[in-house]
Amino acid sequence: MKGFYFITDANLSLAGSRSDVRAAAKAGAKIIQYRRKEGTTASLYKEARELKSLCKDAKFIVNDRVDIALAIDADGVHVGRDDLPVKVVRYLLGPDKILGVTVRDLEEAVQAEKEGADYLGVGPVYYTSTKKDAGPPAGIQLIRNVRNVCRLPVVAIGGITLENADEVIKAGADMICAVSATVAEPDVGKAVSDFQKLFKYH
Ligand code: TZP
Ligand code: MG
Repeated sequence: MKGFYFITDANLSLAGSRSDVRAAAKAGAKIIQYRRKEGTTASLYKEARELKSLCKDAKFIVNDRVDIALAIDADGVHVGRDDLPVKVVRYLLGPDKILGVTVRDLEEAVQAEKEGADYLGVGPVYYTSTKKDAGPPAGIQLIRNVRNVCRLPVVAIGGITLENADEVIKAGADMICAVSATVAEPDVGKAVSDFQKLFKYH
C-alpha cells in the first residue's frame, strides 16, 4: 500500500479528532491510526468506535491497545517497544488483522519482520517534538537500509513535512506519516491531500 498514513493527536488537534478523522478520510488517507495516551478504557473504547465509523475506505488501526482494537473490530493494531511483544500481539489478533510495529534501527526492523509484523513504522526520520521518547533522528539512510533488507512496507514517521517528504519517499518509504504537519494545521483535509498528492509523482 502506498500513500498517506494519518495519526490522531488530541493534544495538537485544533478541531478535535472526529473532525480530523473525517477530513483525513475524505482527503484520501489510506490508513488512520487512533493514538491516544490518556483516558479511561471506557472513553478510549467509545471514541475508537466512533472514529472507526468515520473512516470510509481508510483502514482503521488502534495504537498500543490490542483489547480495544479487538473490541471494536478495528483493521489492526500498532505497537512499539513499550507494548505487548509482537509475537503475542500476532497471536491475539490472529493472522488476518494488520499488525504495525515501530522500529528505530535495522536490527529491530528485521526482528519485527520475523515476529509477524505486516508493516514497519520506521523513525523518527527527523527531529520530532510530538513524541517525547521517540529517540534521536535516524535520517533517511535508515529508510534506505530497511527498504533494502526487509520486504515489509515501510511507513516513515518523525518530523516529516511537505518540504522533506519527497526525499523520504525517494529513499524508499511506501507510506508517509506526519502528525504535527497535518493535525496542527487549520485545514487538516488540505494538508493530508497535499501529502497524498506527492505519491502521484513516484
Ligand atoms: N512515532 C515515532 S515519531 C512519532 C511517533 C508517533 C511522532 C511523529 O510526529 P510528527 O509531528 O510527525 O513529527
Ligand atoms: Mg506504543
